[in-house]
Amino acid sequence: DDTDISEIKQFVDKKEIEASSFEGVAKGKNLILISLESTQSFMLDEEIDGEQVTPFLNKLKEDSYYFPNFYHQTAQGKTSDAEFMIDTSLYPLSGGSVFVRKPENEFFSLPEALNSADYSTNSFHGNDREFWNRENMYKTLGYDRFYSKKDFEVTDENSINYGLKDIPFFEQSIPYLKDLKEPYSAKFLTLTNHFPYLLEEEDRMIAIPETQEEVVNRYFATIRYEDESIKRFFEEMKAAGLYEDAIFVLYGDHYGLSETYNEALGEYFGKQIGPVEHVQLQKVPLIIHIPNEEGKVFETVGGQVDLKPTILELLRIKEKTSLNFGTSLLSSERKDFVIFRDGSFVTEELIYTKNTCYNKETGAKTNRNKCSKHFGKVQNELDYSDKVIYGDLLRFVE
Ligand code: GP9
Ligand code: MN
Repeated sequence: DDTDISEIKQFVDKKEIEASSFEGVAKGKNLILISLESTQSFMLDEEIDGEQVTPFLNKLKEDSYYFPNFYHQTAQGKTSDAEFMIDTSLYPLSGGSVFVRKPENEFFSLPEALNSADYSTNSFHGNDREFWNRENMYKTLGYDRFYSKKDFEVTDENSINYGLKDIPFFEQSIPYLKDLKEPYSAKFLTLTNHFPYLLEEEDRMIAIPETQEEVVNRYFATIRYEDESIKRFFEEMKAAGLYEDAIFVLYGDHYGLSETYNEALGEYFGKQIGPVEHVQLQKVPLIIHIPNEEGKVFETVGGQVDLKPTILELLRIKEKTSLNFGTSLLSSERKDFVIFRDGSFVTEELIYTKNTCYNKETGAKTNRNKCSKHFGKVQNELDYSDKVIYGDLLRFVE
């Protein structure tokens, strides 16, 4: 195959849209990215026994830019796929994790762009630094520092499942944050809301449903705990005087409940989870909070591949060289579109999944031609991105 990088560069550059009126709104601010482990959007605004499952996030999104039609686009690389997309605006591979498979490649990354604007770039995570090959891949992506399990005090009492619980994780991160030279970026990868959603009794803050699947029931309790950890983090940031100068970007990394649990979820919702509902369950939160900026809802349909251009626009940072498959979510000119790794996609009006075209609003099957006119574009996006990764083609961009 003789596709060369200039053809791919032309393809992605054609998608570029004019900067929106939100360009530079957070210029010079410290960037706080929070990866919400396994957090699906349907949990926001959900109540159980009259209590909200995510009381803090619900309030926060009112005072934030909120994107109710934002989807995860991850595949087998899970958290690492989400990190990869956000840092590179490329799609993940259909098998395995790019973090593990291609850590030697050239990438045009978010940390690199931030570095070029004099930011120091940091990642925080309460698990071992080798997990998902982060230690190596972070170097490739240009991170200055990775605060991992060994940088925290992790005991039997303050850890569960993969590592440090979210509340002590944020608490112990504050002193490190205080010491960072400004401006900085700091990514926080939360962990407690991870399959199979284990939680000690003392950390349970909400009643849970009684479906046939314990995993589904427990998911509510760990989401509630995660929400509490974010609330406390915001309080600690304020107390440390770090809040005002920051922009907070919170995103769900991928689904928490796989297809296996659709029956139990259907039981909870009192309706069957068909293919259309399943796609809609792939929505994850995206909340961008900028202190002193008014909240706004952006209805645009988009996904994780779009986050890098969105963040760079808010910070008004221009990359020296770029090749982004995503486009900023801020512009009203943006085309509503999200493509999933398996070739499914969602537009303003359609959902294409499992070889079938659906009307998004009614959930009914619709004329296949409506979907098929997008097939070429979808194929190009995924193929070109794969070519960049497999051929390490960014080496050849001038
Ligand atoms: C582990 C964390 C969770 O370090 O990234 O991994 P996941 O299984 O969600 O990819
Ligand atoms: Mn994850």
